Amino acid sequence: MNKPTEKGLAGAAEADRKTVTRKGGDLIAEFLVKEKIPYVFGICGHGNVGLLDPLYQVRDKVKLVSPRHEQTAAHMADGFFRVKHQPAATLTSTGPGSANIVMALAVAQTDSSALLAITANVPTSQFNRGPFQELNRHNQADFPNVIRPVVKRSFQPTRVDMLPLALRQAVTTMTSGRPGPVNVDIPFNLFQEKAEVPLEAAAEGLGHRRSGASPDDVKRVVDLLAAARRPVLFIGHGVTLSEASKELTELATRYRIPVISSPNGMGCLDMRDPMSLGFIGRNGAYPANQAGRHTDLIIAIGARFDDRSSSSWMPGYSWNIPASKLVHVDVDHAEIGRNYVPDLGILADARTFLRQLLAELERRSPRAGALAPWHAQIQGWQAEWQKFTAPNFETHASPMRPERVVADCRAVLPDDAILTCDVGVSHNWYMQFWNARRPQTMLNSWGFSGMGFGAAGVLGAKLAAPDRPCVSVTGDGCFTMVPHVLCTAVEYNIPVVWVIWNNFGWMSIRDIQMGMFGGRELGTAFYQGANKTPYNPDFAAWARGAGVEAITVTKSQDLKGALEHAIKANKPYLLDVHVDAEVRPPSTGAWQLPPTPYKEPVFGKRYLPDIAPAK
Ligand SMILES: Cc1ncc(C[n+]2csc(CCOP(=O)(O)OP(=O)(O)O)c2C)c(N)n1
Ligand SMILES: [Mg+2]
Repeated sequence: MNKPTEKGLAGAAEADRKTVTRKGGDLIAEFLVKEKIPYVFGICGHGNVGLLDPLYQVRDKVKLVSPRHEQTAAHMADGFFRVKHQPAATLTSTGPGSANIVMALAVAQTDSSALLAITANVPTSQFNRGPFQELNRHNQADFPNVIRPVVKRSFQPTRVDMLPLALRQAVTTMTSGRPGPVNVDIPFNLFQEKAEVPLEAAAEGLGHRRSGASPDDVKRVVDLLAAARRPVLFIGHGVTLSEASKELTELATRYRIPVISSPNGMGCLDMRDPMSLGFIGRNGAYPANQAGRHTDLIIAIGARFDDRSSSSWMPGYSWNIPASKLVHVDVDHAEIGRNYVPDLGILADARTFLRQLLAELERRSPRAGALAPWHAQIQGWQAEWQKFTAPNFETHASPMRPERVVADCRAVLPDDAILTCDVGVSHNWYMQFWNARRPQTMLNSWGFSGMGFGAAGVLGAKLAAPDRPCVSVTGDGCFTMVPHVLCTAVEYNIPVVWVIWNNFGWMSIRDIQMGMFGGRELGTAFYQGANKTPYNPDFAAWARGAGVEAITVTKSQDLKGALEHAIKANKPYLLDVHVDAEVRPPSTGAWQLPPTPYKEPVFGKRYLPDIAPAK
């Protein structure tokens, strides 16, 4: 997809629109070049080799990267988009190759990340005969039905002359409005067959057609803000995607409105700013949950109140809606009113809305100092939280204390470094304590929590930001799902660092088992033999075997130095860091897994206001 230009429709020159006889495969390759899709992450098969040759012809402009598993291909495209806000493509073959990307597409879909998934299918002349790798129990060449729930749209052109329209609609769809993955499923005869076809350009997508709020609604928001005594902003990935960090920062710092962030919004406001309260929910920061419970006005922008950022919608743990008034701004109308009915719902792009709000505030210049008691209350919560958590950031231990791992990573990584998180206990700690300083520097698999996203996505992130350190913090379980990433880093010389949070098990799930099922453990820890000796591969030796340098870190004194060394080496590097599994993140909200009973917060408590303010 072209980055914004002044030209309106993505500048296909007159000549491009001319009908030319071409092979379908050539048309696709030319289309990728025209749309400035820089990478195709793909794995070959008999079904897509017909497209590899056209890609060979354009190899200077569109690079093919071939990881060792399709899941990784899609995570790479996803990571690339999240850092650069420019989509890449995946290419998979018929049947199993394409089936392997389903989970990674779900990750992209649930976190609004754009990628163009080109899947090959069986030839049209063999539809319904049950050829090799056709899924046809209910419909011919039925892969689009497999993939449908995990993409924004699936297209299945069945003739070469259907390709131009399908391709341009696919690209327009993936980057307009709320971004997401889109599938073009192509019977493989189309790669070689010819037709007289034009090359159609997609309409400009991301960052274009930024619709705003109506002037009346902007005024109403400022009225609400002027009346509020305890306002908060709740921001999510929508603010990151609309690149509204500057506007958010101005709003928060100039008008001193505290900001609570969902993980994919982290860094839009530098989290060192006193107005940044961090993440909310069970694994959030105490000041964020306290502010969420006590606020009288929430302005939510590009955030969706999922269970993990709302304490499963139970009143008084993270939020008190409807006692607190809610303005909900989003580009996707499906999110407005999904979980909480807002007092005011606004369908608008985050950046446009923030600019409108700033302009209206400027015009009205609200009374300074009105929020002083609220700020004082918040500072009190920040001090309590700081006092409770600070000692553990310094603790020396072997295996390491989790907080210390987070703190040492923060100390070593520069502000613009990119952290890709994986799934599990380590992620809980990073959500609670990581201080993202810039937008698009903390990538999370939030909506789907797909294991392997961090370890594989970091490769795509590094391709998008070759000059910045890119580090994946990944669990021993997560990494073991995608260990082939080592090969890809070596083959393509992608110097990323993996920090394996090694606690010898699927410990986030073990902790649920321990807490809710009488302490009986089954299938949640890694061991060997009858007497259950903890087991893991020697990750460092494994990495070295793949040609990746590696260090095992068992003592807290060694992590900083090892990480500094790994980053400086500017080569693929793996650190196997042994972390104490018996230290659990302090919950500051709640999370419900019905029907099992939920636990009360370890730090902080439920708060329900006595009187709901009049609507
Ligand atoms: C692909 C996939 N399979 C299973 C799960 C369920 N799950 C969530 S966390 C987790 C354990 C993660 O283990 P590890 O990476 O070692 O992290 P830890 O919790 O030990 O820190 C599992 C199995 C998932 N989210 N994704
Ligand atoms: Mg683990």
